[in-house]
Amino acid sequence: MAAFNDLVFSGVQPTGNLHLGNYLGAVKRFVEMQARDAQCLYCVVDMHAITLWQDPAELKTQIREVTAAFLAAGIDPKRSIVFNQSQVPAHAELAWIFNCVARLGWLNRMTQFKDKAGKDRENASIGLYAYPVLMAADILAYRATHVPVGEDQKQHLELTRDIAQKFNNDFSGSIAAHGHGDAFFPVTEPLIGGPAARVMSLRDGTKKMSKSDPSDNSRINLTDDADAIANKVRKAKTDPEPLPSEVAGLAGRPEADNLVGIFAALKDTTREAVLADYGGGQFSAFKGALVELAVEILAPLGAEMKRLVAEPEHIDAVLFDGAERADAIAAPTLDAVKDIVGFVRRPRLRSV
Ligand code: AQP
Repeated sequence: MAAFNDLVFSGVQPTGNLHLGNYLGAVKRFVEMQARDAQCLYCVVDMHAITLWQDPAELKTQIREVTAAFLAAGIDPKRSIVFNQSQVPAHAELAWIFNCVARLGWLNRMTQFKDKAGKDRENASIGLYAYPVLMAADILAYRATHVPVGEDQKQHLELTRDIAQKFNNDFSGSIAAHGHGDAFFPVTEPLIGGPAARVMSLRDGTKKMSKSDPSDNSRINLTDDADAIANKVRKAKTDPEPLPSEVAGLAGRPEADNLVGIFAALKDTTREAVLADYGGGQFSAFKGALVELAVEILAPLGAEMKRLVAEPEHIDAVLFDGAERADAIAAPTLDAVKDIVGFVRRPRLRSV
């Protein structure tokens, strides 16, 4: 099998209300990956955002806000590549080629499309339907080997793997003839896990914490101040039982499980360790400790985000520099794909 260098890619949509789920399930883990010895690319996926209508002025602000969240959380734009998707044309070009590889039946099974399109499927954009194909292009334009995401993205990553494998099979002769061995694309490894792979709504432990939930009390926004965080945690839905002493006791108690998982993720520990400290106690004491921990971590992050957002020129310069570096990886990959597929193209400036 072909060998691929370790490369990490992930993205966040600039669709407003960046929340604790986005932070614990994704951004915090991006920072952890950066500490390892692999190139990391972190993308503000603005082309994904417009699969649902976005106000143009707000979109610009939200692109800068997600970038600010990356930087405030500890992503170093010199070490990692931070950019917005629409500045690198390879994403859209590769997505078209992958549209011709992916099968309709595969996309028809995507649950996120069903959730987001709702009952009025006929009126959903083609972009919303093809979203997972663009996501495969985002990842494979860099031949990324590892993708840290929340659990909700698992199905999309399986589709990325299917597209990579089908492309490698469909074009195996041409891939070998062009000197790329037996596989051009890696079969990407999803990195999903930890106590906060799926952070749930504070109002309903069976629903994902989400940007688009109409209740602001359902989520902790990364820009919430200490008072707002305290209010939301205190109002978070719980059940009448005390916290269990063992993880098995969280089964069938989605709200308790969620709060314990959030605490564990914020503290970089496990549910077991949290219950060793708080098991048997009432929610009120546990919520007090959770407020303290959440404020300690999120208040400085939110303040730094606000400071950075107030300097849009700096953010734009980071994104532009990141886009140039991302393009330097993606453009030659796309050239190689065009050769493999059989297109006649302009001479290659750089090679993979
Ligand atoms: N609740 C969550 N728990 C853990 N991880 C989550 N992620 C999202 N929600 C949770 C992860 O955050 C990353 C960026 O997500 P996104 O912005 O690309 O889109 P999303 O998943 O559509 O976010 P929302 O909040 O759920 O938005 P809406 O309401 O529009 O659907 C991804 O890695 C995702 O897994």
